[in-house]
Amino acid sequence: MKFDILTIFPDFFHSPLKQGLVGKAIERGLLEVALHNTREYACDRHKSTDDAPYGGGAGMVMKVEPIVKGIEAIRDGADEKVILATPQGAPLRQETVREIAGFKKVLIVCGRYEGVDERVRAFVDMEVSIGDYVLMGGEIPALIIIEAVARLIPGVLGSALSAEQDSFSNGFLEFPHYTRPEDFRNMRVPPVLLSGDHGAIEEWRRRESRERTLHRRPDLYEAALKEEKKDKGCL
Ligand code: JET
Repeated sequence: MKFDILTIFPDFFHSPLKQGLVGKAIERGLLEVALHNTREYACDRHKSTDDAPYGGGAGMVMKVEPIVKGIEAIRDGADEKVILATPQGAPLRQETVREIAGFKKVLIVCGRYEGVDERVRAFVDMEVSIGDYVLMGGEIPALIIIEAVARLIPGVLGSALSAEQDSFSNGFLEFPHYTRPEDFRNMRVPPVLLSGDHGAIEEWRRRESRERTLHRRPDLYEAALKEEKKDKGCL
């Protein structure tokens, strides 16, 4: 899988893309990330990528020409999807991550300042929000998309099962995890996990997972129950 990133801060990505399993995936050729500087596609002699907003007001707006010229130069035809990270996009959920993981090539456009010129949207396939808060640019959202997608690429995670067993694979939050020591300042590991009874352990994890989701994320709980009923043919 290949990602192209169009950004005015390509250096932003160097360290994060070297770390952990994303770094390993790139080293092993399972994942490719190419960085492109928006400034290289600027038209004027000052290589400007932003300008004052029509209609006035505070802040700057990213110019349409460098971004669209960049998209057209980088994009590999219809084989490559263009994603814009923006608070106005569709909320990024595991389902969206799976959809993106199905694309062969993805170009992520990183905006900055007050945003990109509205006309850029006509050249974008997908607008994605990583949450209801405001950042200063699309670089961190781009890294989040890359990391979430990377772990779904076959061979990136150690065990074939790990990606599937995580939170959201069945729509519920994950059960609690423990490792040694058995007793930390009188906080004990639930005895069932030490029992060796795999049936009882599975049952406990399933109950914890559901209870946790119901209390912390009632929105997810309702959606996951509905999904389950659909799968069982009850809806
Ligand atoms: C964001 C994404 O802040 C977020 O995205 C980054 C960002 C910041 C500033 C401008 C920008 O340009 C995109 C744009 O959209 C119309 O102009 C993007 C918060 N949640 N998800």
